[in-house]
Amino acid sequence: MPPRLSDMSPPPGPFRPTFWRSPLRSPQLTAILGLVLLIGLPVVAITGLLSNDAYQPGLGANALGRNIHGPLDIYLFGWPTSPSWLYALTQGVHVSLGLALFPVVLVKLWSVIPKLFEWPPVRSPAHVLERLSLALLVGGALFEFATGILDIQYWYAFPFSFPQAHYYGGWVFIGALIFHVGVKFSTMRRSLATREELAAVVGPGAAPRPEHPLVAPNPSAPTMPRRALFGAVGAASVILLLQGVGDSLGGPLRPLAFLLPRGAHRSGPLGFQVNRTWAQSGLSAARLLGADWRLTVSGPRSVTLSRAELLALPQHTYDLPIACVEGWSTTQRWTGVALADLAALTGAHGRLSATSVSVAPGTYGQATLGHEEVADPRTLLALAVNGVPLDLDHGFPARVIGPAVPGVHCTKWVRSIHFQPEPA
Ligand SMILES: Nc1nc2c(c(=O)[nH]1)N[C@H]1C(S)=C(S)[C@@H](COP(=O)(O)O)O[C@H]1N2
Ligand SMILES: [Mo]
Repeated sequence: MPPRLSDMSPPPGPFRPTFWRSPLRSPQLTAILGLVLLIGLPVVAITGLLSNDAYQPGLGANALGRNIHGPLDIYLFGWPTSPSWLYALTQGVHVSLGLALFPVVLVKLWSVIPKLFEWPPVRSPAHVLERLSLALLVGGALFEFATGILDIQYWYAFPFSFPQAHYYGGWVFIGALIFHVGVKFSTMRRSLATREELAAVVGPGAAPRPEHPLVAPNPSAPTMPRRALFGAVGAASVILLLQGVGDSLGGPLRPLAFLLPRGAHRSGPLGFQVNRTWAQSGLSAARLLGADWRLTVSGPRSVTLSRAELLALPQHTYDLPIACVEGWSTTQRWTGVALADLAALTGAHGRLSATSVSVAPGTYGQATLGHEEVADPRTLLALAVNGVPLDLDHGFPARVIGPAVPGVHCTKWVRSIHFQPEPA
C-alpha cells in the first residue's frame, strides 16, 4: 500500500511550519482584520449591487450586451431619482470603501499564508470543500479588487468587458464570503473573546498563544511591533478613504483625490473635470456640430429641432451631480429642456423610457433612462451649464443630465431621443 500523505513528513520549504517565522502572525491578528472586513465588505457588495440596479440593465442596451435573464441577474427595483445625489453616494461609498479595504485584505491574506501550505494538503471531504471555497474567496476578492482598481485608473488591461466581469465576479466573491463567514465566525469570536486575547494583539510584547497553525513555532525577532503593523494598515486605509471622499464629494476636497485621473482642475465656469473629451471621442468637430446639427425626438411622431428651437422651449435650471461608476462626482448648475416636455412634443405619454443616442458612437454612445427618470422634471436635455453654453468637451450642442442618473447614462453630443412605453 502506498504511504498516506498525512503519514509523510511535509516536503521542505513552505509546507513546514518552521518556514513561517514572523512573530506578528496570530489568530487574534487574523480575527481583528477579519472583523473589519466582515463589517466593510458587505457594504461594498451591497453598493455594488445597487450600482447594477442604477444601470437598469433591463432597459434598452443598458446591460452592455449582457444576457440579463440568468439566475444571477438580480434586478431589484426601478432606480429612484431622489435624492439627486443618491448614485454619487452609493458609488462613492462602493469605490472609496473598496479601495480603503484593500490594504486590510492584503494583510489579512498575509496573516493566513501558512494555511495555504497546510500539510497534509487535504484531510477529508469537508476539508477539500473548505479549501475550495477559500480558493473562490481569495480568487474572487483579488479579481474584484484588481478589475475595480484597474478600471478606475482607465487601464483596461483585461480582454473582457469590465461591467460584466466585475458583476459576475462579485457573485462568486459574495457566495464564497457568506460560506467563509459561516465556517469561520465562531473561530473569530473565540479569538477575540477575552481581554487577554485582545491584549495579545495590541499589547506591547505580549506573546500569542503557542500551538496554533498561525503561530510561528520558532519566531524570528520582530522587524516591527504589532502596533506598528496595525498603525500602517490603518493609516493606508484612512489615506485611501480620504482620497475617495475627495473624489466623490469634489469641490474644495477634490485635491485629496490624488489617485484618480479625473481629479484634475480646469479653469473658468466650465472648470470641472471631463471624463471623455471630444477629441477622445475620435470624431472631428467639423463632422458635428455646426449650424446643421439637428435633434430628432421620436415617439408616436417624430420632431426635428435645431439648437435655437430647443432654446426657445421652456428652460429649467437645477444643481445636479454627474456621478460616474468610477466613484468621482461633481455637482454643477445645468440648464436645459425637460425630457418630459420633449416626450410631450412627440405625443408620447404614460410610463415612458427614453433612449438617447450620441453623435459619437461607441460603448457609451447610447443609454436608456427609466420611467422615473423620464417623468422627473429635473431630468434635462442640457444646453448650458453654470450660466454659459456647453462646450464641446461637456457635450455641446446638448447632453442628458438628471437626478441620481448614473454618469454613464448622461449621454453627450446627443443626436436623437426616442420615447417608448416602459413595460411594467
Ligand atoms: N457620447 C458619450 N457620452 C458620454 C460618455 C461617452 O463616452 N460618450 N461617457 C459617459 C460617462 S461614463 C460619464 S461618467 C459621463 C461623464 O461626463 P463628462 O465627460 O462630462 O465628465 O458622460 C457620459 N456620457
Ligand atoms: Mo462614467
